[in-house]
Amino acid sequence: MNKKIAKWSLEDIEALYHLPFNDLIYKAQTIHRENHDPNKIQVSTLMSIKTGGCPEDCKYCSQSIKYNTDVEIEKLLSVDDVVAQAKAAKDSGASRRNLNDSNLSRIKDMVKAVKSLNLETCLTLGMLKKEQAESLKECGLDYYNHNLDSSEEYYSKVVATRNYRDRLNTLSYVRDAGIKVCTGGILGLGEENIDRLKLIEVLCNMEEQPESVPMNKLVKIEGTPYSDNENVDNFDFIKVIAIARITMPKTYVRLSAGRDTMNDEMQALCFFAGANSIFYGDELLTTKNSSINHDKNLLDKLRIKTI
Ligand code: DTB
Repeated sequence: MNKKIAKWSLEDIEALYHLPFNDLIYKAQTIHRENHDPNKIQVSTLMSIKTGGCPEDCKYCSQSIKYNTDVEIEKLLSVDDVVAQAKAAKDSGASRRNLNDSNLSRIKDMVKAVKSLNLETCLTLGMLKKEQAESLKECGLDYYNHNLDSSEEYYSKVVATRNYRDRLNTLSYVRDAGIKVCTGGILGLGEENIDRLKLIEVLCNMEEQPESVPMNKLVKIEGTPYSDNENVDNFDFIKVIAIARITMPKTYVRLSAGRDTMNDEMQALCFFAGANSIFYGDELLTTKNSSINHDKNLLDKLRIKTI
């Protein structure tokens, strides 16, 4: 999908940001309708298959060993554990499962087992080598998630143990291996709006646009350097969703972490601005998500169906 795409300059993207709110949302919804069913969203369920003990120092993350958070370290789960949870997720309506971390051979067995339940699969394991990406393609992995988080400049303030170039390399190995690309950002890291627009500039100008772009609102984790960060302005968040929709018409724009801090009206506006995918399930990786019951109610009220 998304083969030939128009290039967007940063000026064009900034111009979208400066449109009157109603004009921006109208434009986003128009493009959304031309490319998607406006009353359907895709749902995915996350499962942390290996938790904590991460050597990287991302200042937002509960799983870094550098910070003293409440997360308990858990070894890589067994294939059986993963299948049992995938079955439960499927029964509650998810169509994709995200996994997290290394030990490639067992992880490949997990992917095969989850796929055999007729679910799509997505992994997030951090940086990959070219051969690892190719190996994951072999077992039938559908998507690989690897976020760019913010602009290149701001990213260097968030993480010291790796850089933007490393991230982009992993994404190109994933793309070249024939796996669908899921990459997005986090709002609330202390970045400026321009960093958010620059992130979109990078994403939408990729040779092939990502099939999935998660937009996360920072989940403030006690013990991390970002535990007391300022809240993201809701309108700025919605505008970023709208701009992602306009610049990446075919992409699943995923309203990701932080939904449990958004009220129903805010989420409805995000859907109206073009978000068409959510994480579904009472938990994300190490933090809580909007509850399944709450989401069922909200989607019923909006008469949105899930795929
Ligand atoms: C993404 O962009 N958001 C998801 C997924 N990709 C892997 C993760 C959200 C995690 C939120 C914090 C936690 O639960 O630890």
